Amino acid sequence: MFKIHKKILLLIFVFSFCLQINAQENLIINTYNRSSESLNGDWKYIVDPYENGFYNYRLEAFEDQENPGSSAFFMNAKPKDKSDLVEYDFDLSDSIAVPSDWNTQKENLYYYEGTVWYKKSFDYVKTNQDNRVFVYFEAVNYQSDVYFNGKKLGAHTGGFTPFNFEVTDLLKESDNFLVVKVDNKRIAEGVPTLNTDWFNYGGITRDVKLVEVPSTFIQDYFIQLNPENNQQIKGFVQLKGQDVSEKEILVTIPELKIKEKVVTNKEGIASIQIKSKKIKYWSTQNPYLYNVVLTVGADKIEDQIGFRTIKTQGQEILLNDEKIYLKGISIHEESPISGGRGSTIEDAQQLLNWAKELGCNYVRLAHYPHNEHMVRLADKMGILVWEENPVYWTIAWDNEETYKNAENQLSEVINRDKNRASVIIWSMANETPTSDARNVFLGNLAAHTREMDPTRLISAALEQTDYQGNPSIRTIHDDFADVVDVLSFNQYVGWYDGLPDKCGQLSWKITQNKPVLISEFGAGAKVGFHGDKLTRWTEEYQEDLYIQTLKMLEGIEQLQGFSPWILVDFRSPRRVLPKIQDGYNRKGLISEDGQKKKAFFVLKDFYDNKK
Ligand code: GCB
Repeated sequence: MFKIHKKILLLIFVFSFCLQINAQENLIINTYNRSSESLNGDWKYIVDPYENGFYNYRLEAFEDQENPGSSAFFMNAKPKDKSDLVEYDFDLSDSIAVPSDWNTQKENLYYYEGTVWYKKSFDYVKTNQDNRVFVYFEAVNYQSDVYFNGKKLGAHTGGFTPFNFEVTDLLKESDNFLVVKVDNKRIAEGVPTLNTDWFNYGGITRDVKLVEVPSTFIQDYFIQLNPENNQQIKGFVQLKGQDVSEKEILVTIPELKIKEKVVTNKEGIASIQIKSKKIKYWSTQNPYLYNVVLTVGADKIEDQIGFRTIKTQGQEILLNDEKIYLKGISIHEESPISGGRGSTIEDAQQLLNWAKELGCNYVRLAHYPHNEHMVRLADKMGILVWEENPVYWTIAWDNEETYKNAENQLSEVINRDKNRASVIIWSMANETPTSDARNVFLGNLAAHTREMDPTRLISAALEQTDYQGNPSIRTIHDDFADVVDVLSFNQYVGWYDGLPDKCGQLSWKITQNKPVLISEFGAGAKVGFHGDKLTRWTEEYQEDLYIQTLKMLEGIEQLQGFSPWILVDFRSPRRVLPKIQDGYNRKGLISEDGQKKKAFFVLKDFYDNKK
């Protein structure tokens, strides 16, 4: 009896503790504002389709051998004398730019999916001998194995989220070498899986940097408005280091005259609860950001944080307790400047400027976490954000590893962006077919998300179906609809489903008492291709589809906004129609070279006049 009792108590303790921590083991957040040394620039690379630098001829991984030997590419070996056999040489190999994808940089790698080894050599002198140094990758697609000075640091799975490894003990003042084995092969059990409607850009696609921190440092924090009390700033700070217990952390927000000391527990976590009556709330009209400063011992970190509440009430979405209509657009992370995977602040600025010009107050960042510039800029520009986990279409729902991978990627983006006021919705998935296994998978993701971040809304882009077998009435029939805070779905009436005039023949019967968002609708058009509105691929067809759809949407009573598909034409190997698609999904309102199509102005007009 006592034993059971003790077990339950222990479980309750562990559970409540987890709720408090909400912190991921190793990710250093806000490297954006930390002093760091960029490792961007030219790296040496070796294309290795047979993974010759990873396995010996018996297909045993070199890294599992006691002495990997010079054949392992991560050893970055050179012949010791003129007779020595070494069959690769990074320094004699070609260079490639980081961050970027290899597909658009190297013509012969356009469709390559497999392993490429990257190597960067550098010198580094710490500013203080006691400091610790981490190598931080903002994203590498898809699988990375990371080695430093010949030793394995670790591995990471998932192409769109950050990770870091400590290098303090291996770091030298000169001649360090960092080697990354990057593998972007699509795999059935992956997240995403084999099949997507976007380009599987490979490479070190976002920034890489060395982050130097004091021996005890602020690894993580969560500082947002208490959703239950808009005069209270709430959260936690997590320290990492040798001695993290009972440390005093100073939290200051100069503009609010806040200077508060909090003390860490044994695990290095201090909780924050600060009252203030004078908070200017972050909103789309006035995206006010406060400078928040955290100081502990030798460590000091600043962040620019907006305070707002976001909730739903019946069928409405409330920002700071006021109803808001989400005038959105979906966006893929492609560079409107250089083509290929986007990663720079200029790419983000151009995409969000276009969204603003369109009259948007909201963007759906599809179908995976975008780079940190996007959400940082959205914070500054007053644009609300939907962030999405790459659980897309036909994921291996029954596979435990697949679930862990999906949960880990989601945790990484929540960790990175949980202090961003612009981010209001975590999307679990896109267009996933309903089944028991899928419901369990998504249900677990949603529960995990709520545990990590109880301040934001949960959604997923679901699909619509006929209402009770009647094809002219549409509804949402999906068990996951009961789990989400905001009911979102994609629909392509007029494109995959009849012609645009079909919009006028349909009605919608949505029975859930929740706010509704249409996460996608759209039609393909080749910029400059004109004809009558019934001719596919013309700008006139796309324009008419927008006109008809906007009319149809008036009939959905719970509708609180939408994010049409999509801002800019984007690359997809599924899109092969010559002269029209040529490898691009053409549903953009803007072509990949920046020309606006007619439908852009239809939507802009709607948004400009919508309250
Ligand atoms: C969808 C998908 C999106 C595709 C789009 C299309 O429903 O969510 O990823 O790109 O349709 O163009 O077919």
